[in-house]
Amino acid sequence: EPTAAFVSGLPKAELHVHLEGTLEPDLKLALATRNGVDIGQSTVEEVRASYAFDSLASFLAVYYPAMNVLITEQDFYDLATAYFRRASADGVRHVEAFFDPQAHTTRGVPFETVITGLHRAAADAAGYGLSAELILCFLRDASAESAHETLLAALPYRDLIVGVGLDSDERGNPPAKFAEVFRLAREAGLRLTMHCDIDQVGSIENIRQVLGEVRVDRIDHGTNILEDPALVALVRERRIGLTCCPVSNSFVTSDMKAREIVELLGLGVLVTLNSDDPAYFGAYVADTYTAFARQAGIGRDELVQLARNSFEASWLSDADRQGYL
Ligand code: ES4
Ligand code: ZN
Repeated sequence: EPTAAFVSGLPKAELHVHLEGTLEPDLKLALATRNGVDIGQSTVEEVRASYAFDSLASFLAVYYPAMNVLITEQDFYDLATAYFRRASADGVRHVEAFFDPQAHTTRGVPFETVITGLHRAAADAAGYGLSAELILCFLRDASAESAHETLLAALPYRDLIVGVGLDSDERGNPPAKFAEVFRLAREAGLRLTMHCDIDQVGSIENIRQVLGEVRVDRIDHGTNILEDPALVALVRERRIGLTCCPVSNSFVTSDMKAREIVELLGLGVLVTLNSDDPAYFGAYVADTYTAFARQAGIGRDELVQLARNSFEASWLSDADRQGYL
C-alpha cells in the first residue's frame, strides 16, 4: 500500500474542488463571529455533528446555508487561502477550483466581492508554489436566465477565470438547459465542464448531451459513462478528462466507484482523483489518493498514472503542462 509520504510527494493537480466546500468548522465559526451571523452552532463539535449526509440532497441542505458566513472580500480570501495552503501541503502544484457566485449574489453579496477575494488568494498562492485558477460554476437548479445574468456579471472579470462549470442538483436540470449560456461562455474563450453525477436518473443521457450538444472540455464525475462503450471511446479519443471524487461518492452513493475508476484507467481514459468538498467529506487530495488506493487495491504505478492524468486533463498552457508530464 502506498505510504502517506509517497502520496504527498507525488506532484498532483486538483481539478474538482468547490471552494465553498473547503470551509472548515473552525473558519466557519470564526467568520460567523467576525460577521455577527448566527449559524445555530457555537463549537467545532456542534458543527461537525451537523455534517451527517447520506445523499446529495441531505448534503446540499447543510452546504448552502453554511455560506451565510461569507460576506466580505476578506472572507473569500481567507476561505480560498486556507484551502490553497492545505492543498499545497498535500503536494498539489496546480488547482482549478470551482466557486458558486449565485450562492452569494442571491444573498446580496456582489459578484465583485467574491471574485476579488478569490482572485487575490489565487494570485498569492504562487508565493508558496501553487498555481491556482478559478472556474465559475452555475447552479443548475436555478434558471438559465440566472446563469446568463451571472455570465454577464463575470465578463468584466473574464481574465480572472479559466472556465465555467455546472453543479448542484442534477435531477430535472439537464445540460441542454444551459446549452446557450455555455455557447456564449465558449465564445468568450472560456473552457467548459459540467457535473454529470453518479446514480442520478438520466445521467447517461446527460453525458451524451455534454459530449454532443454542449461539447465540454471535461466532465465532472461521469463514471457511469461505462454504460455506453461508444461514449467511452469518444472521451478517450478526445482526451476529455473525468474528474472523479471517490470519497465524495462514498458519502452520496455509499460507493467510491473504485471499480469503475480503475476500469476507465485501464481503458486509457483520462480519469483523475479529486476531493470535491474536503471540509465536508473529511479528505483532501492526499487522503483521497490513499483511501482510493486502499479501496481499489492499486499500487504506486496506478497512482502515478492518475497524478499524470491530472496534469494532462488540466487547463494549463501546453508549455506549463509539459513541465509536469
Ligand atoms: C456538490 Cl457533491 C456535489 N454535487 C453537486 N453539486 C455540488 N456542489 C458542491 N458539491
Ligand atoms: Zn463537485
